Amino acid sequence: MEEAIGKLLESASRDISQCGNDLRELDQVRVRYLGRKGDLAQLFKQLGSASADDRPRLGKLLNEAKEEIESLLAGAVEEGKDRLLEGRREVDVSVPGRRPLQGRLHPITQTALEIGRIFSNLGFETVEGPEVELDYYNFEALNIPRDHPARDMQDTFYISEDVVLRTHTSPIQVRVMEKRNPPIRIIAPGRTYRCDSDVTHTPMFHQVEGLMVEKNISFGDLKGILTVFVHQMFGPHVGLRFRPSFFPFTEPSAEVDMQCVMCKGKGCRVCSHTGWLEILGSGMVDPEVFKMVGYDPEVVTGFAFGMGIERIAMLKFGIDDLRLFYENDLRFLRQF
Ligand code: 2U9
Repeated sequence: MEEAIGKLLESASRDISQCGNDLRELDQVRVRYLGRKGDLAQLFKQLGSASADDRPRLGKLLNEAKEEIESLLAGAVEEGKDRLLEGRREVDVSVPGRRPLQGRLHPITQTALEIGRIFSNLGFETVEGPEVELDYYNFEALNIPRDHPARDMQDTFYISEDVVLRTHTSPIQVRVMEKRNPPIRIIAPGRTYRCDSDVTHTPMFHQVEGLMVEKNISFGDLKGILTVFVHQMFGPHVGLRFRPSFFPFTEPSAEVDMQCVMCKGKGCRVCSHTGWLEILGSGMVDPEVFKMVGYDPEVVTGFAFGMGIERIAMLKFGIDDLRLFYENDLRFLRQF
């Protein structure tokens, strides 16, 4: 029995040291040696069959062995708990958390949405249409004659003889007029394509066009709506001028200039020292265009306008190079 107690103590202390302070393993060792059905309990049971002379000594030995194992276990458990806490202390709770990366809208999208918001407040609905368009909707229905330079292969991307990449968003308005009767107040934003590429032109760019048609619409309405738009977009005090122009689909036509946003009209490099910046084109819808969609130009009148979104965004945000919009350089895009 004495030998058995010695071996038990030896094996318990070996098992405890092999646990490497793992609290779960230490608990298994505790159950194996000190549990109700554990090794020590078995030896206590055998004590009953020892002689009356040996029993007190063996009992004392067993109790000492029990205390020894309990103390070894308690020490290892304490150390195990300390290690766990040490691991936790490595987390520096004062370090600021990592900010999640946040995306944002492209400046062109922001500008298109802002234009849409302004016109929506003026009662205009936003409509879209196909980028691959029939020659009929892109040119014919807009009174752009067969010999017009815009129809040249050098200006337009042709998919086939009568299918093109739309060169403006005007075909959207034609399609709407074919389907609906006046009153019409719509804006048509979207991508447009022209066979043109240099420092100030990209083969794809964005436009917003607008159309207002009903009885008694006058050039005064055109001036009023476009003035409100420019004042909301660039500020209520910016000066405007309407300059006569020509487009096949409007008559009379006018280009709209605003006072230079950079020099406030004094003259600078941006406005070529004129004090003025051209921002959009406009005009009263040509009667020929109305006839093509089945409207009677004696009954209804209307105005239309068009602007390049890149140009508006450049003036709004003070960007001097068109190509920045398409390079997707995050250092540029994060500024908006
Ligand atoms: C219909 C009838 C008329 C749309 C118009 C302009 C004038 C215009 C240019 C501005 C800069 C294009 O991006 S740009 O190069 N646009 O000057 N656009 S009137 O006239 C329409 C449209 C649809 C049925």
